[in-house]
Amino acid sequence: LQQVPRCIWLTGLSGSGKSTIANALDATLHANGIKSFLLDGDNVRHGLNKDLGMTENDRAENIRRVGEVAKLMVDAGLVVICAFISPYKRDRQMVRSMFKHGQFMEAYLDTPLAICEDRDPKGLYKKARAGVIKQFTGISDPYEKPENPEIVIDTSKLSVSEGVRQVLSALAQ
Ligand code: GGZ
Repeated sequence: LQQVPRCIWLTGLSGSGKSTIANALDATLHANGIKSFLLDGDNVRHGLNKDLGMTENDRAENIRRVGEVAKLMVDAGLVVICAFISPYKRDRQMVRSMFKHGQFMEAYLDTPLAICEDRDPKGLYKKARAGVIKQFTGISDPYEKPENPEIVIDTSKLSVSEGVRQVLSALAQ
């Protein structure tokens, strides 16, 4: 493993395993002396993006700002891991276009909706089904699947370490 600055972008439904894979990847990189930084929807939305909601426009602005921050960090030499639902193709394409070729890698967490809903770690799917949370991705809001992601990970079939290994082998190529 080498310190090659780039952005690893994890996209997928809530509960698909983005944060889990992202954290394990971050820890593995750190253990190998690679300087990395993790940006996660759950934490960024409490600070930098706390003014944003879940409308299509706000999600787009969320992704745009994160992309700009990730770009600054990549320019500073870091491996940046971003874990966001990022449900719209247009927004993911926009972030990709901020980076030089090869500096951006999209990892699609392809875990089936039924599994994500079954996991429901925060009870959000339950609330979405009950209509308490509106515009919930996969239930009452769209998720546009990536067409050509560099990496595809189905966390209902792979262990966390296998998922991480898949990202690392893509990084090594
Ligand atoms: C989807 C929602 C929603 C709605 C709150 N739809 O899995 P989580 O809980 O812990 O992380 C999700 C987070 C989504 O933030 P992102 O910044 O990743 O979204 S996006 O890329 O679309 O801008 C989820 C929770 O917030 N959450 N309401 N309506 N997920």
